[in-house]
Amino acid sequence: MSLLRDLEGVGADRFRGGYSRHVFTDPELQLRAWFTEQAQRRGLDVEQDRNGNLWAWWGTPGPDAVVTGSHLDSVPGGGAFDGPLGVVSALAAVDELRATGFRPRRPLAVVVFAEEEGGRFGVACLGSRLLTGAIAPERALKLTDPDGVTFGEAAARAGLEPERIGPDPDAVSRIGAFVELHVEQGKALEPLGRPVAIGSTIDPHGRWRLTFVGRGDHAGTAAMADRRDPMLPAARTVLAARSAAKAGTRATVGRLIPVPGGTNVVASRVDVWLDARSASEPGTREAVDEVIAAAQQAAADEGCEVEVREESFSGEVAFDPGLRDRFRGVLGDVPVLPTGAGHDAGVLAAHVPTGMLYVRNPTGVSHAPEEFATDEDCAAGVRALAAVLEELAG
Ligand code: HGY
Ligand code: MN
Ligand code: MN
Repeated sequence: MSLLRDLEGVGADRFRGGYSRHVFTDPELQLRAWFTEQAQRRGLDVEQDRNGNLWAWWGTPGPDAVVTGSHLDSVPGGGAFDGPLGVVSALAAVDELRATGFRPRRPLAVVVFAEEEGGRFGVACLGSRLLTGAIAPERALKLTDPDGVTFGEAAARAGLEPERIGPDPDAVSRIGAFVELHVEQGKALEPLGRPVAIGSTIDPHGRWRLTFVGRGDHAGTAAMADRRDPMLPAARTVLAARSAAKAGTRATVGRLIPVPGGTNVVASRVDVWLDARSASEPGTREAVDEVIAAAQQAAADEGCEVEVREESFSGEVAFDPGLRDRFRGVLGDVPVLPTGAGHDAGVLAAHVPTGMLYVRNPTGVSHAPEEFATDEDCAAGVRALAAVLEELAG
């Protein structure tokens, strides 16, 4: 997909592979500038809202708007499609609609949400959560990145006014319907031999931070029996996540940071992040409770302290059945898929009629460089999105 190829190389991560494009860092700012230029080239009026989300309007912003879009930020070492495919497909769908002489009868906007992955400040869908009031601005402003920079500081450097960051009810009330196109994350469409699917639900999921505190010491002189090494309960927590993931629950520790992190140093502190998801909220919470209990026991066994913080939680999302039926009316009997992946659409769904479209990912892999979608399937996704937008805004 030629528009997507414009983004190749931006934020390429030589150490991890894939892309690291975190909110308000140079690569992501470069993508914002690219999006703004592409939108303006299409005669769309671009505005940045108080929370750093970009809105490109076809027609005067107004009530009952049809909005589509996704995000441009990535996880560390992420793939090329997660987020950008939805943004690029929205621009390409505008091209297709224009080429047929279509003119929307309702305001239509392409949106780019900020910090969907939470890859820099730790809370997923930060831009859409701020927009809808799903996170308190006071908390968001104080979130820090690994270098200790706060979201407020980074936002100010990106030209936002920290004192204005927070709920934007006027912007939300303008949205009549929101549809997000996204690369499939998982491998349901490949065996079905279908390029496009409609979203049905998002599993409940959340993130927890466990901080283990022991006593730093010299690796060569501290007797094993005298140690209070936080790396031990951290390691047992990783294993507990695996054993807690039963009956379809997914529990993952993908991030673990020892402090100070020296090869010849017994760590004084270890931060561990747990990501847990399940088809039901009780299932998710049950798994988390099991991991936390194991972590607390392990900390006690090793003479360490442990502090547990819930960083974010999203309950089950069911996309608007009326929208889903309208999508099927337009697209025919395309598959309808649940997902374990969170999206800004999952946040918007609590406020406005929301739906999702997925484009086949033959590898099924996501949040990794192997994430993929063929040009043909991306084109099928653009056609599907254009048809849906014509149905909604025509
Ligand atoms: O974590 C997720 O499911 C999404 O990619 N933010
Ligand atoms: Mn993602
Ligand atoms: Mn995404």
